[in-house]
Amino acid sequence: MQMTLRWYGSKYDTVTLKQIRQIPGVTGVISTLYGTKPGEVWEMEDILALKKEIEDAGLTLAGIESVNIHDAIKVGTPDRDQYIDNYITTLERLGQAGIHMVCYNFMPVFDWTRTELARVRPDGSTVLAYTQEAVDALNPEDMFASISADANGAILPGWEPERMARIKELFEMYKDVDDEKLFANLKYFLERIMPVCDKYDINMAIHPDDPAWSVFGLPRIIINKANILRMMKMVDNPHNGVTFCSGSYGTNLENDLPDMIRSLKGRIHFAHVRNLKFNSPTDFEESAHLSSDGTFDMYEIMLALYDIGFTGPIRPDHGRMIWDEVAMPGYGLYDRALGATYLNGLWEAIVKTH
Ligand code: CS2
Ligand code: MN
Repeated sequence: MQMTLRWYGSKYDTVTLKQIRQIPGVTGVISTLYGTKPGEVWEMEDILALKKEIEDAGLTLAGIESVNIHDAIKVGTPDRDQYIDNYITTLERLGQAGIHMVCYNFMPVFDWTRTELARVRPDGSTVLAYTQEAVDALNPEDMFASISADANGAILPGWEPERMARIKELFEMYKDVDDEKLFANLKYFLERIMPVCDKYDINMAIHPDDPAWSVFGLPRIIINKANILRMMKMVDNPHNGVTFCSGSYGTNLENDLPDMIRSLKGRIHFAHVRNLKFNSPTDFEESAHLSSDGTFDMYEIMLALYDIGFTGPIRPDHGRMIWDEVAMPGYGLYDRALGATYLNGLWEAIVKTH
């Protein structure tokens, strides 16, 4: 595996490449052209400039998170082919630039959903948190307003203000889309992009829905072992793979994370490894990465990745806000650096004892 950190680009991120380079054992970043909109074709010169900036800092660009999918593709409207053509052109350019892993998600309307961006923990750190009760009490239109004050000025992925301004229209677009339709639209998209992925050896890595169940009545399909195996079979190509995000699948306590990892041998192209602490089955917070701070056994998760021979990029995921850092919620430097170091320690111990 290659230990990486997510980096939003020098225009958007409070964390610098120099800082990332100084985290022991982190050799790459996962990045994106954060200013682009879903459906847009990425310019070759922008891709190459991003890659060069990262390489000049002594790191590698280990993959893209994310090339986002236009709603027309998820809804399956007649103009979807145009947006898929654009996506293919972007993939072609990424392939020509030597980039071989692309993370994306197929979540309708929202990306991840949290009800608090800065819940204060007993040690004074703040974390992202979720309660089903808070979601049930909110209109989707009010969701963004209710959390944005704690965003520290950052634009949150999937929660861009111009997107949130169109939220009613977006809900309207999805009104006839159920799980089956979403699966069919995902299949259609994957079948069209697989030839270019084969040509350039690009591993597509779908990120799970977070939380791993339907919110606000919207369909959500990338939520559990049965669905993800269905997706792997539906387009049975090794380039059709997954981002295994423990914090997202782990929102549903019925998901057995190590077992899911073992069932996805050869199809996990990217790993997000983080912990959650459940206060009740419908109230969880994003704890520190250590097993002792949360609900998951992080050793068992890393061991499962080791057992399947995982060689792709891995990254700590959302960290706590600690040591008075001000950054995008979940994406500060300090706690993610602690997370990376902890995961590297687990990995070293596993390698030496197996
Ligand atoms: C999530 C997502 O893993 C994460 O940090 O918060 O925003 C994820 O990046 C996207 O869903 C991937 O497309
Ligand atoms: Mn994730």
